[in-house]
Amino acid sequence: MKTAIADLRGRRLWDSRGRPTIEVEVRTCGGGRGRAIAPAGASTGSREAVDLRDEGAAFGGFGVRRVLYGIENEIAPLLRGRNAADQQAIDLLLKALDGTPEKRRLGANALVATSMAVARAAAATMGVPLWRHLAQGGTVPALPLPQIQIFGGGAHAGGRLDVQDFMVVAVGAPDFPTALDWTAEIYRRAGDLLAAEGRLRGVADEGGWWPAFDGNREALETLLRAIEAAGRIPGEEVAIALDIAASVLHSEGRYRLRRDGRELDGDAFRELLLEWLARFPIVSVEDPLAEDDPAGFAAFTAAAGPRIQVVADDLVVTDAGRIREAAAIGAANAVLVKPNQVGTLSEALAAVRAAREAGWNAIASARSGESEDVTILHLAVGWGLPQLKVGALARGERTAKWNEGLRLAEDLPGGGALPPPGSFPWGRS
Ligand code: 2PG
Ligand code: MG
Repeated sequence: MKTAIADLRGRRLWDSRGRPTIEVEVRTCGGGRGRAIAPAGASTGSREAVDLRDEGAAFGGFGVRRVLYGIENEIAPLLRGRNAADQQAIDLLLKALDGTPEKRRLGANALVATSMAVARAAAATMGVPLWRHLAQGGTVPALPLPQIQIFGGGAHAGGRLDVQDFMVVAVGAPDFPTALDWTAEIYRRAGDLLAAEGRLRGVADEGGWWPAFDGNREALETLLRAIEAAGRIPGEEVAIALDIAASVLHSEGRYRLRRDGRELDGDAFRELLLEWLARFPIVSVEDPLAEDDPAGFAAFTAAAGPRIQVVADDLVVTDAGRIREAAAIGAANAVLVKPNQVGTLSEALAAVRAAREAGWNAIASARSGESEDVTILHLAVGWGLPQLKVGALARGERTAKWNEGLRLAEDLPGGGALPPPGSFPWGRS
């Protein structure tokens, strides 16, 4: 069997924050080779699968010796001879081998890199692009609408802004390349505005500008000005998406906005977000409340209305069961899909299916710690996920994904076409 796994090995590489990470390389009997690199979050949900590290003094505790040991001594012997084309069977074996619900024994970083490398090796052996190998019956492979970061804050910028991601979505762009063109101009204009006002401090972890704003509202106002300066019509051509990453701001029932000098309870915090929705052309809000406040999520989702996308990230951590629970109380209407939050591609796909059954949108997402690995883009295309979030149009680990999308635009049946407006809450009539 050509797709039988002949060899599997792990190696230590570096991620975009200069921390160690792991790459898994799989070779098949047919001579196909697949490699994949594990990403890592910073504003991680507390219920995410475990990103296993050595702790201790080396590399600030981020060493991956234990992870590599597990790959070499447990994962490789188990997977040798197995069929790389049977992703579901491989992922079930990985899950069983780890044996813990949180993947704490071998590490979700070991599992996700293995799962993705197996998919890549199978695709290479069969001579098809990864997106085609991942494609599922019933979904049309197409490029996703990008959510692109302009300002970085929260855990990705030393808390310099409370809100983590100030992003734009080119809701009126006719295709993927145009969405990037428009966003590049907004990114440039936003940088110019900051520089002119002496507020530019560099770039944050995901490539968005690291700004020295006095408050969160000022960031929204500057973003609006940047959209206009780029010649785009706010709300019609380009809208705003936020990731509040509210778990980071929350403790003991209070939300602390350091930049605004305010401390609010859940009700007042929701009111503040609703004020922003009324004032700015915002179409999507991720993690508006803390991960342990599903009722707050539900209240916000009801108040924000059906045309606003409310995205659950830390709340559901790409877990099908948690998505069903959250959907049952109307806690959100969309989910962020990050395979390393759960461990394997099959479990992430189960999360996508649970979201679809609930009528939720799905957004494929990279992590704040990334690499040149572009699997997430292929996964969005192959699984027919209508949106993708991978940070800014800057820093190589981010542009690697956007640029791969531009390459695929030349090959895909629909070219660079984006999902129709009716695929999104804001576009539904
Ligand atoms: C998020 C992600 C990506 P991190 O919160 O959505 O922006 O950040 O990878 O740090 O969890
Ligand atoms: Mg998030």
